[in-house]
Amino acid sequence: MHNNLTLFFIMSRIKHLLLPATAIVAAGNSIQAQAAEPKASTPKKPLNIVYIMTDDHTAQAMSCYDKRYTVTPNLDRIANEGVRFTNSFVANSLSGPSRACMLTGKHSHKNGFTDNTTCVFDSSQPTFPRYLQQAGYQTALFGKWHLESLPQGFDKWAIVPGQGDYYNPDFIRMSGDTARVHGYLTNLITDMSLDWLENNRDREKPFCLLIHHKAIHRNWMADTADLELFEDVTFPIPDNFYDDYEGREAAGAQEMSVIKDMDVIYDLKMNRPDRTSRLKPTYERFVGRMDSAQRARWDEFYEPIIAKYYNDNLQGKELAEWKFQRYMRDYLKVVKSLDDNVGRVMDYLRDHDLLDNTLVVYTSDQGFYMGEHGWFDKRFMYEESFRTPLIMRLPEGYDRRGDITEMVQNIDYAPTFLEIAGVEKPADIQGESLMPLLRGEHPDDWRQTLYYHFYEYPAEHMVKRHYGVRDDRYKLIHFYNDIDRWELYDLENDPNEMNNLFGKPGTEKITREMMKKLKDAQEQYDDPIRHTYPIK
Ligand code: SGN
Ligand code: CA
Repeated sequence: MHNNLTLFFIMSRIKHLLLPATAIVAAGNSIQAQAAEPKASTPKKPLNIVYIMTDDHTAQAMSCYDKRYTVTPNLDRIANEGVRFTNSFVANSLSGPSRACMLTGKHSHKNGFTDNTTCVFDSSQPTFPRYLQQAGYQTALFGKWHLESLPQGFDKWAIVPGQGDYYNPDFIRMSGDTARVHGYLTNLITDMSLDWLENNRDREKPFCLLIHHKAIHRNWMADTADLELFEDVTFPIPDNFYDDYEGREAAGAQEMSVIKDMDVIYDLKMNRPDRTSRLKPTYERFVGRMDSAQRARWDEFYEPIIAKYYNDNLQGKELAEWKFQRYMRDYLKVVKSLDDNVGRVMDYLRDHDLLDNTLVVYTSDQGFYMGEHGWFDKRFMYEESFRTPLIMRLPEGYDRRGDITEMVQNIDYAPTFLEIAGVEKPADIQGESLMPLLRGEHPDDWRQTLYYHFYEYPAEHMVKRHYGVRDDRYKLIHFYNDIDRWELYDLENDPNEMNNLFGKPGTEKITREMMKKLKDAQEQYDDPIRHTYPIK
């Protein structure tokens, strides 16, 4: 075992800090009380954690955040029986990096996993599942891992290789064997999770279950049961769908545009023998995994749409908006299956009397563009992808409801779960426990600034490297590497980040202040990549 970790466990105490306030008092009094009154009430059992993380699920596609596009009754149920974080963010808007931040409670430069393409996660480093396991929790993980190495710190796991497949996916088991499992991935990950809860766990121990979906990742292949949904719906096009990126050079250089970069065969499923595209072979590999019944259902649904598409031969704005509508429909069908499967988990917890003693967390590895700025994908520090949904269903004794507005980040999850398990936060964890917020407190010293750093460039979608800071009103971003550009946004007056104020007359004072916040954040988090601050 890691040396520091051993030392840490020798020194740490199991405190069960998360017990409701009354229970903490009871436990605190118990030494005195025991002498006088031997039958003092026993402390409550430590809380279980069910952590559900989806991939690329953005708040615009959850009705507890945004009612424009779809309804997600089961996700809304989590929020209604608990809290909704309205200012929840990631540290690096990409799958592997987000997962590494979440597991370690540290920014990318500290956990070593800065990008999906060049990194392998050192799974022997301390992570919250490992800490929880050492504190007596039973830990399990099912679904997408995406960190190249194999998971450590789990009593049980089964993961999909890389991004995983929607249909009849392969799973890597703890034995090291890889085997294909028949079915639709979101259903299968849920089946495995429920099976573990029902049949494999030690009921004497608290548990921490991580359910990591591939849904709603590209290329948004719906379950055959949901194919017909949304076909007669026309979704409103975002105001900045036709963004010209003026004053934002990095935004203009990306390759994630619905209009120019979406692959009509791979992304939008318009496959025909006489047509080709860059990603057609990948698409054919995906649908090639289906069995004959799945494939027949798939083709039966898509054939008339394909025929109409090639027949209509849309151009220009009509084609652009047709692409947007197909994208929205596919994405939201995948959301529907996800919401149903979250409902299955919630029903299981309710039917087995686990809800009172379990914290249920629902989040995504990052947000996503639903046509804002004309985009799909993520990566940018702009709001839609910097943000990530975060809702929690709270156990008995936690009466906090409604919105939590403090700025939180995915590096906060690990310290939160450590506090639940009564494990003292190690000094090198950079996030903050969210437990005070769940208890209804508003700590005066809560963070006022968020730090962000994105590294994966040059790479798919060509989003340039950048870092930046955001406070409750302004955002300062520096794009670097093969570019040296600064951007400054006033989120109050320009929530869609269309107007880069950097260098504009009248912004000197706020630029200086944000530059100072950036410098402080880079020092606080000890980021080795810093550049000269042009304005001191
Ligand atoms: C794949 C996708 C990209 C996506 C990355 C990262 N291309 O490479 O569109 O940005 O994953 O996504 S695909 O052709 O394979 O669909 S992440 O969420 O896993 O980081
Ligand atoms: Ca993702």
